[in-house]
Amino acid sequence: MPPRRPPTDRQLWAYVVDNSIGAALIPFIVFLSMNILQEYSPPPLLTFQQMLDIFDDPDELIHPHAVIPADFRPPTLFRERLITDTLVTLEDLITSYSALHDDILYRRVINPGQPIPKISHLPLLFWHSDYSPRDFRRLVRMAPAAFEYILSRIENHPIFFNNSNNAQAPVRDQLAVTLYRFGRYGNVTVGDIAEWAGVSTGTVDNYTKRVMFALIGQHDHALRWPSHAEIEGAKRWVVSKVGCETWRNGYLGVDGTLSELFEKPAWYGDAFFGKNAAFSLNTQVVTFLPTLRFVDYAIGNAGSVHDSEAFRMTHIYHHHARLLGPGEWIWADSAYPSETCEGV
Ligand SMILES: *[C@@H]1O[C@H](CO)[C@@H](O)[C@H](O)[C@H]1NC(C)=O
Ligand SMILES: *[C@@H]1O[C@H](CO)[C@@H](O)[C@H](O)[C@H]1NC(C)=O
Ligand SMILES: CC(=O)N[C@H]1CO[C@H](CO)[C@@H](O)[C@@H]1O
Repeated sequence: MPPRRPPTDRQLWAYVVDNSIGAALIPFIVFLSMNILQEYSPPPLLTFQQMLDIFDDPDELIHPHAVIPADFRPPTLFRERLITDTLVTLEDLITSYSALHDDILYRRVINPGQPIPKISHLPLLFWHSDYSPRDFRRLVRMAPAAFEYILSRIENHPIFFNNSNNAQAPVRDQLAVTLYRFGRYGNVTVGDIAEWAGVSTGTVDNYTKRVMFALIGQHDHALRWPSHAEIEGAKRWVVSKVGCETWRNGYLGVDGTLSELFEKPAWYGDAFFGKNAAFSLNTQVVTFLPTLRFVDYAIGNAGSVHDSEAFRMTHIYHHHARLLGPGEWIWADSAYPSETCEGV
């Protein structure tokens, strides 16, 4: 491949002339230039008859299919110059055309523009992790220890390794950018996030997709029903907290929370208006009280859906007979009707 260099105007022009018309135009231009030279140059080109006269023996006239002898010289100096000039011009054109052709194939753009300077704020984020956990939390919405734990869970996921020649960015960076993105409101665009991380918007999307993929792989590890021993321990914990033996079976709690949306959704927008006087989504979470681990959830309900209604989408609502032992129940506030757990 010829050395890469920015295309000149002439090369761009040659590119435009490319494809079907280019091939036809170049010989035409050469022909035209020869004609112009013929008209304006002092010694006119020889006619065919004059050419014949120059050769003593007509047999020496070059046959159209003959190989040109190495010692062949055109009859006049002018003619020689005309032919070499034309050939040089033609060669130049062909060289620059094929250089441009290769260049465009390689870069896939006609006008490459200027590379965008990129400055990453990630080093500052990781500095905060050591010296200013509060700022770390402000940026990625979690404590450094939580970040490290999630990183240790996902960093060996195969999505972060592939056969590509270009190694991916460290998983730590990919996780940080994704969490930063998750923690922004609708008034921050992907472009803003890309600028913050010093990468392109496409890369922000790729990081997010990979991290989401790896995180979903952790679903069953993070959300699981407590073991029998954990439940027994939890019951003792409840008694120690409330000091009342009768409540020992209440080791789970449920509540809903509304997450505000940036703007009213275009479709069925009013249905998202919740009791927090904003357009929101309802999330139900069942927690294991001693550790506050989530054991069940329901997501995706519109903000106007009542907590008790959203609770019907949880796993435990449908399978409480199997999941809860005799006499076990769930702590909830008055928004949840008590009959939900009746007979359990
Ligand atoms: C985006 O909106 C949130 C919530 O109103 C606000 O706290 C934040 O400062 C805003 N960010 C920008 C960059 O305007
Ligand atoms: C994002 O990932 C896709 C698929 O692996 C890849 O083709 C694309 O070039 C990536 N984009 C960026 C900006 O790295
Ligand atoms: C083998 C493997 O895991 N390849 C992954 C390489 O990365 C892309 C995303 O950038 C994944 O889609 C592939 O699965």
